[in-house]
Amino acid sequence: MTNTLYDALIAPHAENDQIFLALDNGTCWTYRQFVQRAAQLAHVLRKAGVNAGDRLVVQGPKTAEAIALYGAALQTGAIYLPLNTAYTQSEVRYFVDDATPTLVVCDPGHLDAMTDICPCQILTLADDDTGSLSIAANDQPATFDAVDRGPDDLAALLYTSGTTGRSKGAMMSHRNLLSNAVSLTDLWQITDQDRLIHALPIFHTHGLFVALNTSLLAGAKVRFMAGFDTDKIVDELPQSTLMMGVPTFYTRLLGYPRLTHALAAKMRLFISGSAPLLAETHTAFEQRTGHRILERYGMTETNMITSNPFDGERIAGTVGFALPDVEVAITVDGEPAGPGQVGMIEVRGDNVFQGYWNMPEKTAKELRDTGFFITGDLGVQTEDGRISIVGRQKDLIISGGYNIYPKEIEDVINDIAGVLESAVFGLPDPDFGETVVAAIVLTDQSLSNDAIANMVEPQLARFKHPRRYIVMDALPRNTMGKVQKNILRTEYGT
Ligand code: MCA
Ligand code: AMP
Repeated sequence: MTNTLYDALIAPHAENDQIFLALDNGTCWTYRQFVQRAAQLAHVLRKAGVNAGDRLVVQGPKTAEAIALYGAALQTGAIYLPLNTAYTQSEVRYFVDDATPTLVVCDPGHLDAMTDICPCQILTLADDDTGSLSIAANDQPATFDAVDRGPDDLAALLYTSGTTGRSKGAMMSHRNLLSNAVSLTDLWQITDQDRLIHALPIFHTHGLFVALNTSLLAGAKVRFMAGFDTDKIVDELPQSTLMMGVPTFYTRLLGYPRLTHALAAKMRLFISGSAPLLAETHTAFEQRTGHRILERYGMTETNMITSNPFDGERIAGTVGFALPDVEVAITVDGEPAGPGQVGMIEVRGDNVFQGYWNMPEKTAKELRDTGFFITGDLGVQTEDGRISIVGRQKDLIISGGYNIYPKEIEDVINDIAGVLESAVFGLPDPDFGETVVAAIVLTDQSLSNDAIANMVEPQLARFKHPRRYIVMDALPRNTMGKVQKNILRTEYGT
């Protein structure tokens, strides 16, 4: 039997007594413990009827047990589907309806809400490991024969919002995830001597695949934090060698007087991604710590695409070079752009996903027959291959590393009685990079901003909520009738 990801990431650690996860409460999980716990959980999944190819939805706390559950999913051949813990019941309902999971695992506090929307079996995962899943696993055998899964079989389904407002499930194969883990581990020279500060959520590519698949492959130690906490990170820096974060991590650290060269003396690499890192953050961080942050670029659909070099020059404002096994093309109207010409970033390689779940038309629109995926990001490439992202063709806001698609929010606002139309856009924010703002045109002038916010609240995760509503007589439009969000951004950006 072979199981591509399990064999590469987990099986080699069956007798490894080195520390894998160092937790907030001071306890640790060794690699051996992790492998055994994953096996126990895999038995529970099997008993719950989870078979190869079945979807396993997980919306739960960031714990070691949750990582073991990811390992268990791989072993059983299930397709792992993690969900942002901030999603509301109505958002989760969409994912469950679309993915039709065999099993849902959620926080015990969400059990009632989940029961209302899930026709399938539900088990719970608590932050103190007292959920029904954990209890059921305790008396299970500590070994499990991993189910046969090849490189082309699906390992995960990650939902990513879309410009049309409907989220799309990006199908990730074992090959997609493993190829990227191998590339990044090699490029960033991650080894079993590393200690990674992990403060990212584990329901997105960055915290789950980029951080954890590379650590598992290398046998690195992970300082696994339940969430981002500047004090804790500063405490951990002297014992650590590696950190991965979104730009907000770095701007928050810069606001901290204790951040010095001495504190980061043992660190060998700070990596940033998921959103643009301002050149001023890059410079300020180097001044304060002596480290040049390595910026890389990726997408849910493609895993990581480019990276600044480990050894060569890391240039602020650029995302570096295509990974060794990834092809990047910059195109204008589908044809190659010249050096220095701005165009669409397209990507091909083993890292590129298998298409959108249940959405063949959308897949065909974004994934060319040639294998190139059209990212929606606009970039420019130097003759030696260094890439800079200069804009986005897709209407997207990135707030603190979370992607927010305006269309989804506009749909919710436009459905409110008394609203004629709305335009949601991003404005610069010192903490989150961008923040969400909604311009609205009312038919009922008595409708207050607070009343609108109250109606939006239960429908959308908190991070998507507009932080400001601006009432206008009419939205600015061009001669074609298209809303000119650039005018809104300029007018309200100051
Ligand atoms: C929290 N809030 C946010 C965000 N996070 N609002 C907007 N944008 C956000 N990102 C809300 C909270 O609900 C709260 O609302 C208020 O802001 C303040 O919360 P705070 O405690 O300051 O936030 P936090 O818990 O410290 O979280 C900030 C964070 C977090 C640590 C930056 O957002 C985070 O971990 N972001 C990383 C996201 C990530 O992993 N992205 C990778 C996607 P209130 O108080 O008003 O109720 S993968 C990807 O993009 C690709 C593949 C790639 O290239 O990596
Ligand atoms: P997601 O849909 O969460 O996978 O987010 C992917 C998007 O995040 C990309 O299409 C980019 O627009 C953006 N992104 C990721 N990394 C970077 C980066 N280093 N600089 C600028 N944008 C980035």
